[in-house]
Amino acid sequence: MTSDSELKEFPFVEPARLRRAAVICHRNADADAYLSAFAASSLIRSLAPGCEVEVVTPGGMTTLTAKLSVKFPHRTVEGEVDGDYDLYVAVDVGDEELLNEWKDKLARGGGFKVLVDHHPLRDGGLYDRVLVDEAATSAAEVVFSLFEAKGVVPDALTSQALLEAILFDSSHLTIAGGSGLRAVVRLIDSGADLASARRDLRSEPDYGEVLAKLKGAQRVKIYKAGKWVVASTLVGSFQAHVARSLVYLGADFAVVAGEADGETRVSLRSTQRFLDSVGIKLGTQIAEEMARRLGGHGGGHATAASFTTGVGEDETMAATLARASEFLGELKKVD
Ligand SMILES: [Mn+2]
Repeated sequence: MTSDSELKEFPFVEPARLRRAAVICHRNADADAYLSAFAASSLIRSLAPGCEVEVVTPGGMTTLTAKLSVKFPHRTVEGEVDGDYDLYVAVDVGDEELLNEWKDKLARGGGFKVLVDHHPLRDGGLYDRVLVDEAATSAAEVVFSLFEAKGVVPDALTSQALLEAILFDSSHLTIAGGSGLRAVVRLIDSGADLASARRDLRSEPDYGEVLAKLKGAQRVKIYKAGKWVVASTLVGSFQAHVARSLVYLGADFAVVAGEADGETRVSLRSTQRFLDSVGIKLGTQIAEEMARRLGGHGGGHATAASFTTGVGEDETMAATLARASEFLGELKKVD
């Protein structure tokens, strides 16, 4: 966890010298990334009123985020833009590859570079300062702790944005910790509304997602390893949603792979019970390791992670299940 005195130094550049700042989300920005960026922009502008801030959403945003961006509007850029910034703040990014072309822009940029995140930090070499709290369930909690350290009370709309980001990333507080819950109470005090947050986060079912989940379930392969139930399936899209659904259906550990755009994408999910008992951290011990072995990128949290590979889905799946059996012992197929 980043210390309070470090948080107090934000934005690390003399506010009077801040003319232009970019707050950058991970590609296909989800609600936590975009709303954290929205709130970080508000904080930067209240500390440096002369500063123009752009929110960067490399490769766009999810359908839900696009809906939320109507209620929480901000000027956004998707691709690369000309010129340098005095300050770059990357939020919720995890793997720096998820910055798309903005990874190079940051590397070349002359401004001060900060990472605000809750994903485990792997390589902070791109940044001048890293503000990471792995215990936080959302990047929004880390952004909120910046408000607190700076003694800035977020306005009602910004409070609402932070609340919705926290709810989104904590499965509606199911997995929130103390810092998340404390933040929620303070955000309600500064004008956020819980009922409208829940309403805003409800989304219309997406037909493609529903189809992927049902097809994924139809093609599922079930394995038993000791008392653990492992489920695997192949689908061409929505791998993360399908993996989460298999865990909802009762699997302790789910592996979902599919080929798209010349790579194989894999999502991993496990239950907290599985993590506590077996101790496999999916992000560092499986996703990163498989990406290294099979030529891709990967990472994530202990119970939710993803990676890509340069080999086909069947080979990727076989290798991933073999990796799991290094921890679990033999996976016995259940017919
Ligand atoms: Mn997040």
